[in-house]
Amino acid sequence: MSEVSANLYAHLRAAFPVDLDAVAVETDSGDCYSWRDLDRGTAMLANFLQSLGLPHDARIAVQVEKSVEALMLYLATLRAGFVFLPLNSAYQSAEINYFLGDAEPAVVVCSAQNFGWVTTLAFSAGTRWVFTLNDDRSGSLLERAAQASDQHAVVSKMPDDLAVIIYTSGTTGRSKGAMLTHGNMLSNALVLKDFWGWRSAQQGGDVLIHALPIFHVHGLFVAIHGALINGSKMIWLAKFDPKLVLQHLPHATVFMGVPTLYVRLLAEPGLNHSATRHMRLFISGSAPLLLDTFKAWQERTGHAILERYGMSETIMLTSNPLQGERRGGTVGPPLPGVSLRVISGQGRELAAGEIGDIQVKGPNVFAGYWRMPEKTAEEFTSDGFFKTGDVGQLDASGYVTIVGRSKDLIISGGYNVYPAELESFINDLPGVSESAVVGVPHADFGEVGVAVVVPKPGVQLDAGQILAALKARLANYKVPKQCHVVADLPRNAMGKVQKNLLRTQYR
Ligand code: MLC
Ligand code: AMP
Repeated sequence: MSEVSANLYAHLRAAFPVDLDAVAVETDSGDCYSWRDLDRGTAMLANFLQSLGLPHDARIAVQVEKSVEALMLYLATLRAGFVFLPLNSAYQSAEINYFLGDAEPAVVVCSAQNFGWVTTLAFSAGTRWVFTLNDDRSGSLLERAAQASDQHAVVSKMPDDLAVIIYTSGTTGRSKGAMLTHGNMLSNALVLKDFWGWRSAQQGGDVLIHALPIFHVHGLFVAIHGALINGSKMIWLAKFDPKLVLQHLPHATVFMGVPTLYVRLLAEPGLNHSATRHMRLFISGSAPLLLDTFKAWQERTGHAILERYGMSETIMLTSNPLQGERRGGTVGPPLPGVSLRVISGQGRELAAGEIGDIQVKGPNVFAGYWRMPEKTAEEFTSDGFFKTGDVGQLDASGYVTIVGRSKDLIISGGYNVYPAELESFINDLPGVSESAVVGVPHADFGEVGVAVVVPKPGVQLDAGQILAALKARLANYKVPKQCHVVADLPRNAMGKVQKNLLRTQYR
């Protein structure tokens, strides 16, 4: 791979259709952006970022609502060779403070609404520039970039050069920044382009309904890279709304969602064979798709949802096939180029059907955790496999089934919630002796958190107040849906809290 061609943006740009005036992105409010608009907009933003005189590895941290301009900012950051750091728009100040302190971004882009507190945090973390970008095309970023040239030469990058840092919460409290390179993302995008049979304009042209947030791997990489590296149009929904998705299905061919999106679509009476007859592919991931959902979807629409499996550190790892059997309850075989093995607690590679820890290797696997060499070393084996923290099995035909997680993690509506983070927060509340947070099944979100809290002797705790305190400080999706105040937590002979008992009791 030549130097220039390793920049992911150069590859996405090379896939733009010949007709640059064709529509690349159509929003739910009817605005259309052509491929030329994407090229010019990203050029102006890239020129503007470069005019700030930033170091080559400058991090550009972005916490904004979903918009096409936010998409352009992502692409412009790649184009200019800087490092993109997406942040969930639900994060509050304590969470943002940690990310800014850890990543030390040179530039922070936030909504005008959050400008006051974000600026205070950013400047104390050493950030030089804070700009605003709102979802109505207003804000200082676009005002400033409007002066920049719309001609820009893509900055040359090597495959191992850092492109993005994605924070993924740690099992023991501290969030870790997974460092993804241009090579990681490009290799995965190219594999998925073939594996999912993206159709070029000559083959009828795919159209993707993009209904996911753009601050995590699913919406930011799998969906956006998938469409752009194929020159495919996106129907861009600012927020998932099942009725809106139904309305757009006749004009689209590909849809991607976390399982909650499929559950909510199934609740729409208008979802049937006729509504989905124009669609080529429904893809699910980020959390387990229940077999019931898979079957109900097939019955209602005639489509077998294609389930795939991945993570922030690795992008996509496995996928059910486009042709061939899509087996509900499995995440399909490893993608081409991905080595996947299942390992016993004693480090032995397990045979088909045996359950153990999933380890992976491949060009898609990240370059390590940002400024955490020891943590990085711990998460890789001596022969270079990454320990996913997922527990599963391979069957005789190579399909992977995920049966659980060795990491203490709740996946709620496709978002990761780390019990350790919540427990440490609850334990710091006045009057709390200790706490445990566990995941229980939930019809809509798949899984949700329940907090079980023990008061200090003589203290009366109010469950509602505990939840309110969490809601005031943490991203809303992390807040447990229930809280129970109890006299003590069940423990085993070693003194370890028996979370399995709590899960059964509160399910
Ligand atoms: C919102 N809430 C959630 C929640 N989302 N609670 C738990 N889990 C969630 N995921 C809260 C809201 O704050 C609100 O609380 C209440 O639940 C009801 O919210 P809602 O109106 O029903 O939520 P909505 O805004 O519609 O959002 C639901 C959703 C969203 C499913 C559309 O969560 C979503 O977009 N999820 C996708 C996440 C995603 O993209 N994951 C990819 C990760 S990448 P209150 O108290 O305010 O009423 C990855 C790798 C891979 O994992 O393999 O892809
Ligand atoms: P994240 O760190 O947000 O990228 O989340 C990655 C985790 O999501 C993985 O380690 C899995 O536990 C889970 N995950 C992703 N896709 C699937 C899937 N199809 N089925 C089950 N779990 C999944």
